[in-house]
Amino acid sequence: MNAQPIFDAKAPVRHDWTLEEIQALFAMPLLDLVHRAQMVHRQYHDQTVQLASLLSIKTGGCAEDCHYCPQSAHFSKATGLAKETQLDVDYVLSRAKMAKEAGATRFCMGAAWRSVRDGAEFDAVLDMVRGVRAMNMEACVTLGMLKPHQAKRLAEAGLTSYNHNLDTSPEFYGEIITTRTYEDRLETLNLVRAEGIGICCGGIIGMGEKEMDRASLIRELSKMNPHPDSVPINALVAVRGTPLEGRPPVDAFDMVRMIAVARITMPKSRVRLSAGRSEMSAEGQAMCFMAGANSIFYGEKLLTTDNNDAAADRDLIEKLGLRAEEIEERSAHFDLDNTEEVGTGA
Ligand code: SAM
Ligand code: DTB
Ligand code: SF4
Repeated sequence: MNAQPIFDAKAPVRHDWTLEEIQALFAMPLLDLVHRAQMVHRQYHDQTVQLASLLSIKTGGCAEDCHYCPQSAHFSKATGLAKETQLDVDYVLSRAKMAKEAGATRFCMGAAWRSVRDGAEFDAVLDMVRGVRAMNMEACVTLGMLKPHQAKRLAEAGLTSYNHNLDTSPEFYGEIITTRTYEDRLETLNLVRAEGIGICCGGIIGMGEKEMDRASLIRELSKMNPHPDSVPINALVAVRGTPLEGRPPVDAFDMVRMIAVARITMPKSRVRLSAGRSEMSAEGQAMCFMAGANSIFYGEKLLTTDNNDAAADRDLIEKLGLRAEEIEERSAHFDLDNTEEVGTGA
């Protein structure tokens, strides 16, 4: 009689998930997995979806060789993507204002840099961050590798979050990127965390990795203490001219599964249904929301590729009885630290 379903107890926030435990989640029947993820989701979140708009502030010509990326200089002959100069601060802030007016609460800016160099371009990025924060939106940037003083300056500018993805498992990583290591990635994330900036960190599926690699990526993310404030789950956008151009499209159910496992293992994080969404049906996206996704990239473009239509996104959110998060609700997300943290993390 007193045997309670295990899901009645609030799912603990753990940093010691083992590979076996995570693989066992991946092996669950899909609907059982989604049910469990939805139970965890409701313990920690309401029915809001965060709309995050993305802008490439410095496009192309990057020195890294990330095999998925159209912005790498290594493949620019084949992709035909030209290197552009950095956008100016006023233009970027006008785009942030438009994004806010369209309902976004987070503005994310990406630069195709291997690492940040001090100087006028970085100073301009700091002005962009200050400007976005002054609009009362969350500001996130992704600029490649950082040095400690640069992380400090970003924190002083009021940066909410730094996006730096692990992309895949440590085991598969070398197949995808050869110009920087997993350790380099973790080092930048540590610097960001040390400055008290939030971390936006996730990965990509559909690059030829095995399910074990997906589980291993989740383990690396869930080891972080605290967990990333947001976890973008991208499906590879197989861009022509990149080494991954021929990869078959990602099955929507694989996205659902990946999102559900991220939700269960990182209960408080925002799990963002990210790149690849424009290839998914409304029903596939709905299932991702059931599995615990509560954020999307919102607006006509990701960085260089097309994203879903904004009006269609608003319609879908309404149809599903979800609600776009509003500015006033934004900070509440960061006050969820009322639960016991279990495990030590790396
Ligand atoms: N240069 C910075 C860096 O790599 O940290 C920032 C920009 S980079 C484009 C940000 C992230 O976008 C990558 O880490 C990767 O996870 C994701 N991404 C890039 N190209 C992608 C693609 N074709 N499909 C899916 N995700 C992609
Ligand atoms: C993330 O994880 N996905 C976004 C954001 N962080 C910067 C980028 C997706 C890029 C998809 C390919 C493109 O548009 O160039
Ligand atoms: Fe693309 Fe970023 Fe890799 Fe450069 S570092 S090639 S911009 S993903």
